[in-house]
Parts: sequence; structure tokens; C-alpha cells
Amino acid sequence: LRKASRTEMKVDKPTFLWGVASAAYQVEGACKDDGRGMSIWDTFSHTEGKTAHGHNGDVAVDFYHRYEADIAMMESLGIKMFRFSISWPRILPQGTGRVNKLGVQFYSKLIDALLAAGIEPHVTLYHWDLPQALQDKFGGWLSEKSIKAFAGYAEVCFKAFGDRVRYWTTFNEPWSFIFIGYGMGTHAPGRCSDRQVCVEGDSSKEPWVVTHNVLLAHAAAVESFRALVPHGNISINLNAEWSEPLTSSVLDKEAAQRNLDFILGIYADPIFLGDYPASVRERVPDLPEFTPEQAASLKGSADYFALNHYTSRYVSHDDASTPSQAATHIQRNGKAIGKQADSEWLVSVPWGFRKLLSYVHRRYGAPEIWVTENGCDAPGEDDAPFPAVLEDTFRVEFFQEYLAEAMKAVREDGVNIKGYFAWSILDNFEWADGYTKRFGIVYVDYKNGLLRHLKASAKYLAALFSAEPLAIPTASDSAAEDDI
Ligand code: GBH
Repeated sequence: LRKASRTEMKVDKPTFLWGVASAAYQVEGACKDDGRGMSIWDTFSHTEGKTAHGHNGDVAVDFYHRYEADIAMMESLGIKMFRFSISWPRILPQGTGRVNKLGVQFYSKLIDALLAAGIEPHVTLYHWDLPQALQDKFGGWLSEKSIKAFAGYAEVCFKAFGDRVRYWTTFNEPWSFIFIGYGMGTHAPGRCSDRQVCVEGDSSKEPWVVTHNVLLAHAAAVESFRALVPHGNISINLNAEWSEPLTSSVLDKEAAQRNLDFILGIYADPIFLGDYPASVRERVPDLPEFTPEQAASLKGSADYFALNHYTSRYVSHDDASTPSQAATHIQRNGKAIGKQADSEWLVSVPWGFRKLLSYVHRRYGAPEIWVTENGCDAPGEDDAPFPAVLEDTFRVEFFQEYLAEAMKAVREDGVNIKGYFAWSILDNFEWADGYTKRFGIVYVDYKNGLLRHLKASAKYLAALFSAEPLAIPTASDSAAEDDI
């Protein structure tokens, strides 16, 4: 693909709403406040050698105590939506059983403060912080018991917040927490079964078992949602890298498709189309089958498509490698696919965003798409001096170029994008990378009282999206299911 010139890159006013995203363990801190229970991320980050410099989320960026000021800042930027996750162990310290009133009260106050500021809350139920009690009791997501436990937790949240929250998702990026947490072992709960990565594999079946349980937990929660919050909209946040065939050979084209099947289709196909992709079934004998009732409960269990997207890869056929028989590359003929961000896995590939959006549009029946995460860290940002660090030109260009491609997807490919969330509002606890990677559009001064300072990218997005007030669209505006 030809690189567009500067003038073509200009983004005219987007036709969709904008917001910013966050996640409980990454921002809240207050790990012992108000009766919060422990999560698997507390355990993991407090285990030696698991995170950069042994960083953990005990304090994080103290959002738990500073949410009012942070909301005022969002309001002043003209931000229309805020995506956050609920910490399961704040609501149910033991995962099931006793509800912690103070935990419920915190999210209730947060939601009220957002609504008072004219900001629509988008709530994610699970952004990776499983109650440790459930890990201890029955092995967490490895057990079918997790399905009922999650549905029970979801029900508490629907009853407590469903009167004010219209947009929900069940899980954030199942692929990430499953294949990093149970394959590579570098995220909680740190179980390593990927023979490519681990010296001693534990059980190579685990990621597939967890995949199945998580999908069924999603379906169970959605069923209760539809009874309890009939006018709300619910989905699941799915991440994908665009997969561009390394060469024009048929083998590489098929491998690129399989890469998408193994990252995105493995979740999206059962939910939007009714079963796992055939390529996954063929290559993974350990993947459990759905009963006809389970398949039926999954199909149609999302009111909109919630897509997280950061980067793209070239993909080639590889007989020997992973079950997907697809190898990913950052270069073609010695030339990088895009500009390198601070995180090694992240390269800026704006055209990949458009291709992915169009792919989702075509494959999944022209759903409403909400981009629930998009963003980057900027090279060298971690140790750049203050205040020069606030001039995050790399991130401004990233947003400018990605949004320009999203606009092309809307105008030229007919993609139905309803909303766009920048990841993230604040620098925060970047999982295994601790505080060494910064994805915020707002800088957090870790050496000076966690003070917040706007980066250039925050000002850029605020100016871009403030062009005119836009009505909040609802999922029910979309085509009836029969039309799909
Ligand atoms: C999102 O995941 C998360 O939802 C969010 O919490 C996080 O802060 C944000 O991205 C930024 O990372 O080196 O092979 O282990 C993004 C998708 C997929 C990115 C897995 C990191 C790890 C690649 N993630 N990837 S690897």
C-alpha cells in the first residue's frame, strides 16, 4: 500500500463519538480499601520476577481516590464516553457469596459522577482481575465452575448499575488473558503451556479449555443481562492484529486468514456466526465441542462488535510452528511494516486498521462497531524529561493516521463505526511491563505525587472531536438481525 501524503492524511470531523478507556487494576490502586478482595493480578505482580522492577497495582495511579478530578479533566476535554472495568473482588471479595456494599458504592458514585458530567459510562465486567479466592478454590477459568461464578457476579452488577449503564462488555480481550496467561505464562495466572515458550509445559490443553469456559461464561452473563437490562447493549471486547499475507502465495494468504481465525474468529465466530472457525477445529483436537444448546446461547450474544486494535503483522505459512501454522513477521524484504512504538510488539500500521475494520464488517454481517481500544506508547517516553515528554508527536501522528484510515473505512467501505475509545486516558500499570510503558494521553508524574499533565495528544483529540455536539447512538438503530 502506498503511503498517503500529509494533505491526504488530514482527518475531517469524525462522524462517531469519542471516549477514553481504562481498566480497574491498571488505574485504581486502593488495593486494600473498603473490603476489596485479592485478585490473581495482586498475586502475580507480587511474585518475584513477574513484572518489570517488581511493579504492582497497589497504588497504580490512585484513580480510586482521584476519580472526581479525573472526570472533571475528561469533561474539560469534551470527552463523551468513559470505558472502565469493574474489579470483581471489590464487588465479591471471595468471588461468590457475600456482596461488598462499599465496593458497589464506589462504582455507583463513579457512574453518577460520569453522568453528571455528561459522559456515557461503558462498563467492562472482566479486565483480567479474577478473584484469587476462585483461583484457589477451583482453579479459576480452568474449571466449569467459573461459568456460574461469573454469571453470578455479572448479575450483581446488572442489578446494581443496569439502571444507569447502557453499554456493557463481558470480557476484555479473551485472547490476551488466555494465551498470555495460560500459554506464554507472562500474565496472571502465569501458567505456561506453550511448547514454543516453555521448557516444561504444564498442559497444552489449558488455553482451549479456558477458551471454552470463558465463551460459555459470556453467554450465561448475556442471558441474564437480557432479562435484567432489556434496554441495554452488551458485547465482548475482542482484539486483533491485522494479518497481511507476507507474499501473494496461496499458502501465505491462507496462513494470514488462519492467524485471524486463531486470534479473533475463535471468539467472534461462535458469537456472531455460531461455531468455532473450521481452521481452528481442524488443528486443535483439544478444543471442546459446543452442545446445540450452548451453540444457540452463544450465537447472537453480542449487540455490537467491540474491537480493540493496535498493530499489524505480515503472516506466512509455517508447518512446524503453533497450531495455527502461521508465523508472524514485522518486516517484508527487510522493510518494517510500520513505525516502531515503545513496546516491542507495537508498530504503527494505519492501513491495517482500515483493512481490519472492513474485514470485521464483511465477515460478521455489517455489525455496529465500537472501537473500544486504540492507541500506543511513544518511543523513549518512559525516561524522557518532563515537560518535554508532553510533546508526544509520535502518538499525535498515530491517532491522526489511524483515525484517517477509520474515516476511509466509514466513507469508502461502508463500515458502521459508532464510537472510538483512545487507550488510555492516563499512563498506568501496563501489566508485566509495570510503569515502564506509558499509553496515556495524559501524563502521570510517578515521581511527583501522581500529578496529571495533558500531553499534546490529549489536546489534539479534544480539538478534533469538539467540532460539533453529536447525538449518542444506540445499538438498536442497527439493522434487524434478519437483515444480517
Ligand atoms: C490491551 O491489550 C489491553 O486491553 C490493555 O489492558 C493494555 O494496557 C493495552 O492493550 C496496551 O498494551 O509481547 O507477545 O506478549 C493489547 C493487546 C496483546 C498487547 C498481547 C500486548 C503482548 C504481546 N495485547 N500483546 S507479547
